[in-house]
Amino acid sequence: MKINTKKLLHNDRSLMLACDQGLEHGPKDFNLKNIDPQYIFDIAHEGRYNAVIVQSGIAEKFYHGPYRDIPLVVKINGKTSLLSGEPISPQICSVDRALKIGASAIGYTLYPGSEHEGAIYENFGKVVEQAHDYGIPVIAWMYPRGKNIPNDIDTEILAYSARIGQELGADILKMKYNGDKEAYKWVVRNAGRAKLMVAGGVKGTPAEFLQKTKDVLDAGATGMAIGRNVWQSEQPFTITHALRDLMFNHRSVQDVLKYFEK
Ligand code: FBP
Repeated sequence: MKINTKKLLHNDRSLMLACDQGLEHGPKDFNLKNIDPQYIFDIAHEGRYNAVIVQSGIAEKFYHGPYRDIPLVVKINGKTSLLSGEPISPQICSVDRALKIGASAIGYTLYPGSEHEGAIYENFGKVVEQAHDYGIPVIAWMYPRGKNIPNDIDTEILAYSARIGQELGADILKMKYNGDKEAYKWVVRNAGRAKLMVAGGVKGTPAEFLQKTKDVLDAGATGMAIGRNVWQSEQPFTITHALRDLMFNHRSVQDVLKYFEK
């Protein structure tokens, strides 16, 4: 079956706003303003993001009214930072429930190299099968991690993770960037026909973040699936405007940085 990712793309590129950090990291990422999911949905809506990514509990309460214009990615597994040890992210929400809530795509985190790799892949295989039976794309967070992975942003480890994502049937991969534009082309190649989107990471300066965006696009990535660099920003719409112009209108980093001077 042909899986349709078109709804999540604009001119073959994509800018997604992620807010699943509350479960993954806890409230420490938030302040009194951005702790409210409505604030995140407002940014996604007014900023015309290609998708908003949340857990099912948030989607059920907030994905209503005008927000339904934004394609929804329901993250159906997750874990907290309260437990240590080899990582595994249990499935919390079924594919069927995600679709009932209005998902245009399913999000799922995998930890290549974890001692729990077998269980992770076994479950992910079922998720891909179910989602693809409905023609719905699957976005895989490919995060190599655990004691077998001394460096999670090593180029070969990232490339191997991208290849795993491709072989397991993911349509879009969400991965970290290692800061090496030339080397990252190999990571993108290993994603095959799966599109590769890069996570934002800890908030940096607009100049750092926009340059990173430009570099990953140059390396062949499809776009960015980001959170903290946008909703922790004092100027979420300025950074969004800059990102959009850089990604979709091919403006230079230098040009879009001028938006912050106004
Ligand atoms: P950021 O852009 O804020 O880094 O979010 C990207 C993301 O993949 C989130 O979707 C997820 O909650 C988080 O990073 C997980 O990060 P980690 O597992 O590295 O703590």
